[in-house]
Amino acid sequence: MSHPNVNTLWAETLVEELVAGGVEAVCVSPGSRSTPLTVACAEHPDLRVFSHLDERSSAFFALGRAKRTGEPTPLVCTSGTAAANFHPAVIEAAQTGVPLLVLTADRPPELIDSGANQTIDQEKLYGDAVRWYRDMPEPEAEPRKVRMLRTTVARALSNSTGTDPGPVHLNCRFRKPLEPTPVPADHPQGVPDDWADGDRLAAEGRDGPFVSIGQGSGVLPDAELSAVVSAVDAADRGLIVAGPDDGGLGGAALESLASATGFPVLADPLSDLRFGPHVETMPVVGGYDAYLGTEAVADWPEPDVVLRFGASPTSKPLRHFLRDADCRQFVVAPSGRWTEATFTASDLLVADPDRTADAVAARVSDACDPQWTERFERAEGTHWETVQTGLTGRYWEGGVLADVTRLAPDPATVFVSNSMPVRDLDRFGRPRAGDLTVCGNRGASGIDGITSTALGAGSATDDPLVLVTGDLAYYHDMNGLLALGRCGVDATIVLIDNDGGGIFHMLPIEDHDTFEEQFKTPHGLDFEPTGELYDLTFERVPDRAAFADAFEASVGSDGTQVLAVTFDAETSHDRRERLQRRVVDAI
Ligand SMILES: Cc1ncc(C[n+]2csc(CCOP(=O)(O)OP(=O)(O)O)c2C)c(N)n1
Ligand SMILES: [Mg+2]
Repeated sequence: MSHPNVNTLWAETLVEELVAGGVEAVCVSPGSRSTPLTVACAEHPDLRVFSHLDERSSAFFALGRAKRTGEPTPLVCTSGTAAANFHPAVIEAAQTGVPLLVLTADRPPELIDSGANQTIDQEKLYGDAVRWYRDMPEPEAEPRKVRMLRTTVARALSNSTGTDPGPVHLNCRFRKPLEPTPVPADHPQGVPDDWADGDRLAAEGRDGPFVSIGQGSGVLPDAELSAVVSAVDAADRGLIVAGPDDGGLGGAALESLASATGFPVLADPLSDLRFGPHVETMPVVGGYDAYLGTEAVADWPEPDVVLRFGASPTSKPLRHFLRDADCRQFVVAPSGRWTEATFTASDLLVADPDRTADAVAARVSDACDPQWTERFERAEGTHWETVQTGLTGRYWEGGVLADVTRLAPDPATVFVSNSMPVRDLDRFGRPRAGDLTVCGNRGASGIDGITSTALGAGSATDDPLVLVTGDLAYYHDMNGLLALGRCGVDATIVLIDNDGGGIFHMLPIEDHDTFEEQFKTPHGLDFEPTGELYDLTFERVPDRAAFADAFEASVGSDGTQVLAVTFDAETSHDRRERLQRRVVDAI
């Protein structure tokens, strides 16, 4: 096949290998230097292109898709600050182990540090946040170089999705002409018809990915497995803790582990295990955030072994409960990354969670003391009963999360913003058998790309998409709303508007003069015009009954509806505290 110039050859080959490696979609932002990549993406018949005007939103959108699918949606941008705008999402992907493949366009090397326009130092721009970085050589119609390009794409995909998934950055340099403009074969940027000189591999690649990279998933050696089994067998009071982004522990493996050990399962709302069909057949503990660390459990004995999956739990009371448990604590993390910031874990098991859970379950012979499990079951019963009564009366923020969890269709993808929404979900999101995929950005806990990440997740599934966000998070990523129309995503957006960062009321700064202006930052913004601007329905919801009606109507309809509920943050805190008091007293 003839190519008008070497950039076309290079970019088409790169995109061909992405598709051969399983990539189905890319996020592309406009710019000149990235023209070869953009054109190659847009013209590939098997690739869906999500066009984003704002690179920051684009990267969060790709992050959301990857969270939902486990596969990368590559990112393309031009040179300069465009690439820097990917950085927040790259950091979030690094912290939570989400695949992200960043393709930044750049100028030829001699123009770095020369005063050339839109030219910055893009070498290792994201520092340690990426799992792998390559500064790509300039395109050339040379067989070995083209085989290198094909190999590099396969390695980039593998390095972003492997046992320690995360972001990968390829800096792609292009010299003009950037457009698919024909240049003579003897021009430095030209491609002679016989460039590959019979090198079929360079010219055509292989049927499928150029390099198939197999990565094993960790299986524990027998001695290590025996150590876990002995600790579990010896324990009277064990716990299974499923943290956020659990690294792949599924409901079935969890069920076998829980039934073999008799251990209570404490499931974080972001673990994918708080909700799901397994909840029908096994008790899942979800109310712990309200009663652990309080006098309700002061006379409970400590656990004597803990099996932890996934990242550190969202709940501070649970983290502190585990910190104070002086016992053997196994953390199963297939990536080998450390995810336990109290430093009380005693064993890190770099192994596949499902296989580990199944293997332990198959060998355990001695289930734990049933009284221990009953304590949790009783506390849970009391917690959810009390919460139920605490939701009556005037509507408040916690009630919204309880209602969203209860009313979300089965299946649904639910994205929760940082700050109070994720905390309220943790405390008031009752485990249910509905297939809810709950996601959040808890790696770096930024409030900057929430809407885009949610819409990216929504773009990857036919599930109804629900986003629950605070007003500052909504403000922060208003640009992200453009993806609703441009990328064809529908959502139910629940906007909890308490006019500022309600979370800061929980901190001692609340009592200082600077609190309002510098921390809570009430803005007085009316978000209703976002309805007209982004072609969505903006609806103010006055109370709980109206919320339930509007929510059910929205998840059952097309288009995007923002359901805005206004609250006073201080009153909501007061309700949280009073409700917790009642739970503790009742237990
Ligand atoms: C990008 C970024 N900037 C600042 C913060 C610090 N921060 C954490 S929560 C928060 C307030 C969030 O307000 P809102 O989204 O309205 O939620 P609420 O606190 O009211 O529940 C801020 C500013 C952050 N996490 N991320
Ligand atoms: Mg707020």
